Amino acid sequence: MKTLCGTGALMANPLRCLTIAISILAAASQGRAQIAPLIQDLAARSTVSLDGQWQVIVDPYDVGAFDYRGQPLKNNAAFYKNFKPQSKSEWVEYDFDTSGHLNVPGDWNTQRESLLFYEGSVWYKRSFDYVKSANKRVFLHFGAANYTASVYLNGEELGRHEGGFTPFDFEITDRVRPTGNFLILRVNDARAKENVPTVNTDWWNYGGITRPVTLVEVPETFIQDYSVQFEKGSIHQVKGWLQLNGPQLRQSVTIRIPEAKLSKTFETDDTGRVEFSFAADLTPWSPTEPKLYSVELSSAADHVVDRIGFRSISVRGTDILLNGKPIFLRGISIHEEAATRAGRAWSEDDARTLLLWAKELGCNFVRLAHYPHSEAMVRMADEMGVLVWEEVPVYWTIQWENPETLQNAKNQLSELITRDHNRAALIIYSVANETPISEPRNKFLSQLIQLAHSSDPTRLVSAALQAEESEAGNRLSVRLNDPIANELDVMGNNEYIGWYVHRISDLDVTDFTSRYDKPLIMSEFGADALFGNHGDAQTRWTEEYQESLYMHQVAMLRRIPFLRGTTPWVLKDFRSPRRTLPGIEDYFNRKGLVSDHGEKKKAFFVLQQFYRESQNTQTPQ
Ligand code: GCB
Repeated sequence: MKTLCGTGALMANPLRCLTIAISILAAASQGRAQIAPLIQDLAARSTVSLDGQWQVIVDPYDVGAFDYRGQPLKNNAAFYKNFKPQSKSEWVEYDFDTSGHLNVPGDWNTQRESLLFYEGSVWYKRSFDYVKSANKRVFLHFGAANYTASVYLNGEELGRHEGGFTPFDFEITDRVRPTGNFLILRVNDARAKENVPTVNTDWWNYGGITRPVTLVEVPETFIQDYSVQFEKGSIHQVKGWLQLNGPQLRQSVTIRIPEAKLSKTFETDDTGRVEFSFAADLTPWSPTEPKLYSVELSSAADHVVDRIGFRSISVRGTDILLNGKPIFLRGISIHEEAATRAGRAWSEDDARTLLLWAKELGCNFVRLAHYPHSEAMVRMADEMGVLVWEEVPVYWTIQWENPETLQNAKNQLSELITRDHNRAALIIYSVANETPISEPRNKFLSQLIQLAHSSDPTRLVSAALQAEESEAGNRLSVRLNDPIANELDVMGNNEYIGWYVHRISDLDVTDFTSRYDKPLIMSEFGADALFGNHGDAQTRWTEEYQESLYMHQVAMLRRIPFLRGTTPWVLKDFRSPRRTLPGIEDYFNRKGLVSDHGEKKKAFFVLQQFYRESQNTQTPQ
């Protein structure tokens, strides 16, 4: 494999290349395979699903990985060896065959009652046969495993991935056997201070292999990645690049958009890369007309068909422009929890139900908080015409001065960008949520902002900030004054006036100001209400309190001259270990407009009315 990171790829994605280079060196020194560059558009490849029931061993003390002195196990006691006693007297203290099963994809917490609060290691095993075609290469692809995954094939370590919400691949061309392969993962979701996210969050730490596992077969030299999109600021010029991987790096590649009668041929360079630009007459993608084109990319041996929408997104002063026209983003924040059952969402059906609720609210935009959601979600948003804000879990207070934490955050951002950069719906990368201002934090975020801008110059970068509050006479003044805003395209702001701070009536005397000539998205506001709990508008936890808060919030939002979007907190009640109040929370954050059983609360209809009135406008009406 020659082209892990040729010059072209290095320029396109310096960080991912750096990460790959480090992991190759580390892996090589230990005789391991390495994390391979991600393959774009798996759906268009020849694949075999490894989803279904996997055998599992729950291992709270990590006895499958370490001996009683804490040293890594290398002998047959290591669970990844899947060793069986050779005689009736042999000591072997684990057995996948009799330890039970869990579904993949799926979090473990909601599949077994005893695992609801479990944080630690679970070993997964699955056997498969695979007859590889001649002159083909085979990769193993994981949609996500939370939080670290150590991966072993046939008793040998392939490598380790860190970060619970982004995909990773291993090449297994030389390791896969026609029959009797056994794939074993140790997935560990123990929280740690240096991790991203860190120990403290307000969501459930769902562990497990939470997204699909796939075997992918590609030609020896294949189309690894590409970008095809309108040039920034244009709706007439297409600009992009294509990256080959394999021994034949110099060759002709063709890009066709049959519906637009376009066919262009280009030559890749020594690194397998080509950059291109051509004029095209295409219907721009938008929420009102989510037009997707079949885009065909061909090389000598490979052929990939993707469904791509073409649109441009930019800012001008305090305006956000979609295809050159100002737009108001009528949004809602969403956690990745299934709409109609417990646990992590991952499927197309999950995505459709959540986005249908958002559409029913009148949304043209969603904030996928607080970590990368599944690829199924952003692909569904492409189909359904819903603009998307994506986010990495740089949340609250992480270790700003730890270089490994920064590297980890960059890697997660990079993997997200690589996965989704061809999705028209995706317009904003958010690099942080409610992070306290300090020099080290500013430096940390600045590097993430630069990475997002340099890896994907066609999209906007934001962060959910917190503004300064002060009281002036009988008015409440809220001012956006965070130095990191200088580097953002769009400011996000979370405020909980009427819930954690002040009273609902204070919203009527609140004025927002900003030091920056930039658009603002009110990325959070909200109140907890238990569905069916009724009372007057002063009584906490009632639907009436939440409804009243939304009414006063909406009136306040209408007075902010630079407001260009809102994503209230949150579409649906979601599990959180921080939420202990019995009879009300029961380990759920109740700020949903929809309950965890899918019932709509009164505030749902307040927001729906606001969005009806703000349709086809660039400012809230
Ligand atoms: C926030 C956080 C969000 C919480 C929410 C709340 O500011 O960004 O993750 O869930 O408040 O409900 O307190």
